[in-house]
Amino acid sequence: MHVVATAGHVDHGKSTLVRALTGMEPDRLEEERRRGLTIELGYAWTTLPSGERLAFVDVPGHERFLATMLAGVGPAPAVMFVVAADEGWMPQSEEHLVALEALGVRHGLLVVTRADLADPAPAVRQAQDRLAASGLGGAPALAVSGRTGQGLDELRKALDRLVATLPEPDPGAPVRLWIDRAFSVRGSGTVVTGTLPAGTIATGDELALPGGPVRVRALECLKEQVTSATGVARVALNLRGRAVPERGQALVTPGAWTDTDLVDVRLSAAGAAGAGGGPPDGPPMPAEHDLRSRATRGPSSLDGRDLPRRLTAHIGSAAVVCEVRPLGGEIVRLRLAAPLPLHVGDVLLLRDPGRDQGEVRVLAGASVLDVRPPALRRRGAARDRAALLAAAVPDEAFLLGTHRLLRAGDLLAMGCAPAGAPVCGDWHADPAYWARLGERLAEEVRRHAAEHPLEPGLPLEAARHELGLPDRRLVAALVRSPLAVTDGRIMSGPAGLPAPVALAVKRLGAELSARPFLAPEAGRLAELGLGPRELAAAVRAGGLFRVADGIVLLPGADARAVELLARLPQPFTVSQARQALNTSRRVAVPLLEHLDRKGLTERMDETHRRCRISSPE
Ligand SMILES: Nc1nc2c(ncn2[C@@H]2O[C@H](COP(=O)(O)OP(=O)(O)OP(=O)(O)O)[C@@H](O)[C@H]2O)c(=O)[nH]1
Ligand SMILES: [Mg+2]
Repeated sequence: MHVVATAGHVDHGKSTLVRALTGMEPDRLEEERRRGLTIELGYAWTTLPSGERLAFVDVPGHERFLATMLAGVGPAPAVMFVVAADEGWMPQSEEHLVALEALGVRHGLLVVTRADLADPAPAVRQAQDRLAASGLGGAPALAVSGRTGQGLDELRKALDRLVATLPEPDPGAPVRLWIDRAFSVRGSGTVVTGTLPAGTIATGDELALPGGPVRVRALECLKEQVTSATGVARVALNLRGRAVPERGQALVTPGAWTDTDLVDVRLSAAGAAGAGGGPPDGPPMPAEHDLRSRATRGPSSLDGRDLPRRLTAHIGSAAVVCEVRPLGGEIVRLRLAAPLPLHVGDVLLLRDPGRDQGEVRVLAGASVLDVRPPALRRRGAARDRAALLAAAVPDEAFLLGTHRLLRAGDLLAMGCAPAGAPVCGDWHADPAYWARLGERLAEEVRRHAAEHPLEPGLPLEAARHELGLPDRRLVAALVRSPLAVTDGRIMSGPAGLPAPVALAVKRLGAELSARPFLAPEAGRLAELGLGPRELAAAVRAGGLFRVADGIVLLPGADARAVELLARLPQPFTVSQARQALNTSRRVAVPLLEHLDRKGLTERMDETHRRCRISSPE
C-alpha cells in the first residue's frame, strides 16, 4: 500500500479530486458537506492501474486548519499538490509548500484542477515556478477536472509512476504511529487510526502510549481486517489497555524512542523556495514571512534570534507549544510543553500561531540533532554547543562524541542502531574519551598507591567515583596491563608483565614487606600462580630478584641484606646471618652464596664469612 496526502489552497478541488479518483467520500462530517469545506482529515483509497493500492489523506486547505493539514502530510511520504486553474497560486498554496519544504517532502505531483473552468496552462506555469526551487521542483504536472473527469486516467497513471519511485520503508523499523483519530466503538473499545510510515504492527503487539502500555487487539488496513501491517500503510488499531489515546499522541515500540521535552535542532529555511516575491504576472503573493535573516543573509542562513520566543512545534499529528532558546546561528534549543517520542534526524515544523491570517505562519523546519542535550550552565556554553552542532551529522559517532558513553538501548532510542563494538556489556563509548579514561585510571591508581602505600590497590568503586562513571563494570573494562583487578581493587604491576603475574608479584611484595628475606615457600608461589616461567618473567621485568631456583625476594633485597650483615660482628656465621635477616636457612644459605659470588661477602673458613664493604657506621 502507498499513502499520498493532498495539499493546496482552500476550495481548489482537493476533496473533489480524491472523490473522483476513489469513489469514496473524504469529507465525512455533516458540517463539512454543508459548508463545502474540509475541516478534518479525510481518508479514501483506490487501486491503481498497476494493481497497487493507494490511500489518500485529504487535508483541509483553509488557513484556520493548518495544524490539521500538517498532521495529514507529516507521516505521508508523497503529496498531490492541487492548484485550481481558475485561481492560480494562492496564500495557502504558498503556506503548504513552505510546510512541505520544511518537512523535506521530495515526492509528488502538481495537479492543476478545475481545468474545465479556465485554461490550466498559466496556473501550471505559475505553480511550476513556485515549486522550482523546492524539493518538489521536478514534480510532474497534470491538468484535470474533478467535475468532468478530464485528465483523470492520465493522473492515475502518473500516480502509479509516482508510487513506483517511492523509497521502500524498513519493515523492521521501530513503530511510531501518530494518532490522527481516536474513538470508541461499542463492543470493541478504543480505536485509533494513523499513517504508519515504516515498521510493522501485528495483533498482540504491545505498544506504548504516553499514558502507559497498550496491546493491539485487532488491526485493519483500508477497512479490511489483517493480522499485521507494514508501513507505509493507513491503519486502524483496536487497542486494549488503560491509557486513553488521543489525537496528537504517538503509539510507539516500547524503548525505541526517546521521550523528550528538550531538543537541540538545526533550523532549515522553510519557504526559502518561496521567498522573494511572486512571479511578475501572478496573483498577489501572501505577506512575506519576513525573517530578517532571509532579507539580510540570504535564504541559506537562518538565525535563531530572528524567531519569536514562543512557537508551536509540529510533528506527525502532534502540535506542542515550545520555547525557543537561540544557541548561535541556526542552532536553537527547544523546550517543549509536553514530551514527544523523538529520534535524531526527525524534523519538527515551527509555526507562529500568533501571526495574523493571511501571513505565512510556518517559519522554519527544525532538524533534531540531539534528543538528550546537556545542560548549558557555563558562560559561553551555548556558543560552544552551537559551534559543535553547526556541522554535526547526527550519527553514532556524533552521538557518542557528545554523550561520550551510551548504552545500546539509549543509542537505539535516540534513533541510531549501534554499528560499533561495545566497550563492555551494552556500553558504547566515544573512542577518544575512552582512551582518556584509561589514562586517567592509570593515574588514579598510581596516585592512590603513592598516597596509601600500605593499601593493596584502588577499590573499583572509588575508581568509578573518581572517573565519574555510571557502572563499575566500565572501570573493570578500562583495566589494562600492567593494571590488574583482584578482590575488587585495581593494582598496578611492573610494566610489561601480564596482568595476573603483575598482580601476583604485587601481592608477594605486600607479603614480603614485613619480613623481606623470608622468601615464599614453593606452595605459596604455586597458590599465587607463579610457576618457573612466571617467576622468570617477573625477574626479567625487574619485579622480583632471583636468589636461587625457586627462591625469590624483592629487587634490592641483596643490597639491604649486605647493609644488615655489615652491622654484625665480623666475621659471622650462617646462623648469625639468618637471625640478622630474620629468615630461614633455606633462604640464608643461597643468599650468602649469591653475595659471595657478587663479591659483597667472602668466606673466611668452613663456617665464617665477612662483608667486603665496610659497615655504614
Ligand atoms: N467546475 C469544477 N468545479 C470543481 C472542480 N473541483 C472542485 N470543484 C468545486 O470547487 C469547490 C471546492 O471543491 P473541494 O473539492 O471541496 O475543494 P477542497 O480543495 O477540498 O477544499 P478544502 O478542503 O476546503 O480546502 C466545490 O464547489 C467543487 O464542486 C472541478 O474540477 N471543476
Ligand atoms: Mg477538501
